[in-house]
Amino acid sequence: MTAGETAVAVAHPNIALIKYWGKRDERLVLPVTDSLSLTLDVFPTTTAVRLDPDAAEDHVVMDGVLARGEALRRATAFLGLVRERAGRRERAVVDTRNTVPVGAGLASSASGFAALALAAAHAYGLPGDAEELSRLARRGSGSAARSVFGGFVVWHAGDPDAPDPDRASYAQPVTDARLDAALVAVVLDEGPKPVSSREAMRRTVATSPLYRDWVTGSRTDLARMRAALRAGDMATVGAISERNALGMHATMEAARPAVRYRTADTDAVLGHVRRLRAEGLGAWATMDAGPNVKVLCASADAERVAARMREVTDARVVVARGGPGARLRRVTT
Ligand code: 2P0
Repeated sequence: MTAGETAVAVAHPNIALIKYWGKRDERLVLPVTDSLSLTLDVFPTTTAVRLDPDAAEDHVVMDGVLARGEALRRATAFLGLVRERAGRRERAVVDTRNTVPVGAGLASSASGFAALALAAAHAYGLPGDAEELSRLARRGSGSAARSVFGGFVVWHAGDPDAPDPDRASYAQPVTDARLDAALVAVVLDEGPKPVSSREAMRRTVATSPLYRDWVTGSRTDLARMRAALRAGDMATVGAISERNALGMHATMEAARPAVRYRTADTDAVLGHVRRLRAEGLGAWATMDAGPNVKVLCASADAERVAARMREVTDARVVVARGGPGARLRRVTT
């Protein structure tokens, strides 16, 4: 691209059914475990990147506000990595718009860094296929590697003994899944989380006596889930997702000091999900680094599950289904 052109990319958040919780390398953002997610068709992030040869610094606007502090530091560090790889020096003008509440455990950093990776790679003329883009997005935020692809996606932790561990850790679409699933998001709290997931992971890995077992269990969960996705077995996929999420929360709650994202409202929604199951409606809960609950169900049951959730909560309830991978929307001069 030449100076003055703008690359615009769109990416959607993803929700992990087998969670990523813990890094083995902070700088390269290499996870301890593989994870598996569903990219959603709601809450896209749209990011525009333009190079400015006259600028001394990157200029980053997020939802109409000039980025500062940690958000600016992370975006600038990421742009620096893209520049280094592309052998370019120009600073960038970035304008990013989220439609998901930022920092509330609804994966805004996943869609955000996936969109930034694609737009910046294009703006700086960095070549590479989608797997390579997932490696790049990973460096911004781990879960962003998965938002590069649509539908069910697996992110490989990679062999720690590989000659180049950065190359070994990337995302891929799960091409043999035979399941039409939905996630019904119950948005209990749209505010920022008390502890960043980055810090919470660090603390969990360093201090939780349950962490080692969670890692072992996660490997088994992933293998079983992949088989259940191939078989189109909603009940097994749902049961594994719920226990993996509950296990992740138990593990972080055992950290010192404890990391607790669940609230009384979260637990009330979890109880309601269990009641729906007892009535014979296939619904399973998953939660991330926040109090919100996402209810996994067959796509055909999504509206029914959403209606039942609205009966018991005033919270916003949003039905999401499988959505697309990151894509370039346009390049303008
Ligand atoms: C996940 N989460 O698999 C897990 C489950 C939250 C709970 O990935 O430090 O923003 O930037 O790599 O990707 C959220 O963590 O963390 C996350 P960094 P990220 O979706």
